[in-house]
Amino acid sequence: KKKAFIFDLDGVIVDTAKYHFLAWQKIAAQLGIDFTHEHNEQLKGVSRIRSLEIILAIGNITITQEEKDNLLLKKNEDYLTYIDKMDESEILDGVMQVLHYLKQNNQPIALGSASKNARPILEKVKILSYFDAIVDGNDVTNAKPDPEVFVQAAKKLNMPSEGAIVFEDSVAGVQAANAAQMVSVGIGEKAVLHEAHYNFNNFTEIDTTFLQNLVNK
Ligand code: B16
Ligand code: MG
Repeated sequence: KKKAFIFDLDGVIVDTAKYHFLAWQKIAAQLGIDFTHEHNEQLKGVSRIRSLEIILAIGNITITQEEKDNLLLKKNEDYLTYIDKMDESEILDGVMQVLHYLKQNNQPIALGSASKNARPILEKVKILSYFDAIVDGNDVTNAKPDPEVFVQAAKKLNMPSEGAIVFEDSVAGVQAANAAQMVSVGIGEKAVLHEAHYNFNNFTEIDTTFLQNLVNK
């Protein structure tokens, strides 16, 4: 039996949230906004443009479209300097074991990320070859919690949406998976991700019995 296994990227495979934070903080400082770690939580799973809009709302600031475009460009250029230094040591604990197990058992694997930088990141941490399909911020028109990114991922794998398994660290991502009739596995704080069908703090808590049961369901 086969099931589509779909992974979010930021916060699930690697902790790039810390780099997004550093890059956004510079933009915010430039706008005179004090951007905190708590604020950064609101940006998880959210698209780049939406992230900027949230920051502008925090500072109660209005700017022109041209200024927005400049800031988005600047933010990404800075973010890319952090990405450039990444290597396989940044893969979060337990992720490789799960990817290995799924590969060994011929389960279809996809990435479903809001990031437009997903491919270079997977290349940097040297796991691009594990993925049979990649759907990222360049492919979708509707951001999470819209199910589009995960529905497209299942389609690319030639698998049904129903019963597909999604690993997510954001509330919007869990909601997107649920809306697609998929099985949502929350990675992170249960209190935050309580809408998920299953909850784990990280991948080291996920064992092969759990994965096999999902396949057989
Ligand atoms: P980029 P995910 C998301 O990735 C991040 O969680 C979110 O914080 C970020 O704004 C978004 O990607 C866009 O990223 O600027 O690289 O296109 O969690 O969906 O893998
Ligand atoms: Mg994420």
